[in-house]
Amino acid sequence: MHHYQNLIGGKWHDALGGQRRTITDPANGQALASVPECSAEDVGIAVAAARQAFDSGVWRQTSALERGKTLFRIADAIRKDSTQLARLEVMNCGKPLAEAEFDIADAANCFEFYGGLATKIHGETMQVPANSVSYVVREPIGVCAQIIPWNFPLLMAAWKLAPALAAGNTCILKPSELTPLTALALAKIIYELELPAGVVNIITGTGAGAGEELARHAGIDKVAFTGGTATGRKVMQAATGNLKRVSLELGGKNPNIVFADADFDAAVDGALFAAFANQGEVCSAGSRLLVEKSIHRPFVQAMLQKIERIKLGHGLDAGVKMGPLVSAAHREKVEAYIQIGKAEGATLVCGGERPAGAAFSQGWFLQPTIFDNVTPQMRIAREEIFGPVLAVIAFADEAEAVQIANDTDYGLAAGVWTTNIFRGLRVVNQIRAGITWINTYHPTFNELPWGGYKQSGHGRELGLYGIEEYLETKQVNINLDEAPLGWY
Ligand code: TXE
Repeated sequence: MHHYQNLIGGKWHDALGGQRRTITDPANGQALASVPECSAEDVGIAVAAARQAFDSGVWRQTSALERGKTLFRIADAIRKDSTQLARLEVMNCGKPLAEAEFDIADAANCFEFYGGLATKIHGETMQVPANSVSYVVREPIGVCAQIIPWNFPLLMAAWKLAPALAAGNTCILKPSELTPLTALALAKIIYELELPAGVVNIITGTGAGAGEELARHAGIDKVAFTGGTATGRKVMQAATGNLKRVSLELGGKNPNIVFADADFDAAVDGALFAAFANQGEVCSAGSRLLVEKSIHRPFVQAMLQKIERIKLGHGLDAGVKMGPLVSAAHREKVEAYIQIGKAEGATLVCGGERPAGAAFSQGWFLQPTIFDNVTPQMRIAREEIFGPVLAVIAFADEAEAVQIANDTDYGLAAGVWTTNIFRGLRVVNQIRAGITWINTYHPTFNELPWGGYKQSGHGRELGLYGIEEYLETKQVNINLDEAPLGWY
């Protein structure tokens, strides 16, 4: 079993208190590795290292070209190790291999995207009513804490580190205590590429043990968080001490709306993919399926036929389309929602159980589950379940579809299926969400901003918008009047 260490200040560290956590494969419970379990004292050491690296200028004062080239080298190294990284991701978080391969490739692309962007950070010159040259420069914010979840471990690390580094910040990344292995593999890549000490620090630990301290610590200038909305609220509260910058990418209860004029087969496929990709453990999952009444019954029937093709198993096994949930506790949470759905009177049309058989007995598997005849007030239609549970709601017309879609505290993503482009755009224009798709669901691009309205968070990741979250804005005024002001 591999014993990982944390990367702090360019050196490998164990937790000061010596605590370690065993990381297991959620598909079979096998121990994979052990990692340090950091506490507030370890966070303090990481902050000191990141602070020293920032203040010394060893990173922010390198040329943007050099920073960009470094990010390209990280992208290349990820690609070189992509086979092992994808397998490690599958074993640690449970997703099917094809999905992990996609994530690893996308993580490399993200470093490359921001490597290119590093040289395109620029300010502006303004005409002001004075004899002055006045301009604006963009500068890094400083030391950034980055707290990420367990559903896309390496990809979330890339989304956080790449823009922050391109902008010249120094970072302390904390992966989820459940899925730290690919982030620690990335630490090894960064170590071997000999980035200046302290520019990237990767520490492992729980939310209570290390995450809270990262959100609170006065030596940190910005905290970027992806995770649950309740935790996001705590992070924001903890960050008030020194009023650090905060960006939050939180949960969703995303509507996926199918009109009767949609391409039926494409929409059936899209509805299942929206709900069940990555076991439904996706913030942007289309977990509320809104179907026009006239096609509601045949649509659900068609989904029931096709759902048979979602093969459960270990993500490394051939043909597997759905792995286990990430942990026993998380499966229990999802199962509790299945009981809630039944008690609320929704119709369970498939799934709802743990799959039978020896192959599943040691892992946290759950069948893909569909509830039909869900009403918008039910908890399974309002609360993020974050598992393979789809709530189907029938609607009468376009106005009702929009009303139900927006009747949520969240505002992360939405999908619309229709062959009428006028209708598609009309609906998208009324949806209060940051990410929308027409006749597709889930494609995500490094070029486009990612983030939500309402309680799905604030700030945006990816694209030009993503780097804005890691930049300060400074005005510079150069007086061209040689005579003194003469005010006094
Ligand atoms: O996530 P947490 P959990 C949602 C989903 C899920 C629920 C809870 O609904 O069921 O959140 O999942 C760190 N201060 N999402 O408990 O707690 C933690 O160590 C600072 C949506 O696993 O949000 C981990 O690194 N940090 C989501 C990270 O926060 C704290 C992805 C995420 O953990 C902390 C995952 C604290 N007080 C879950 N407490 C998405 N938006 O994609 C925990 N952490």
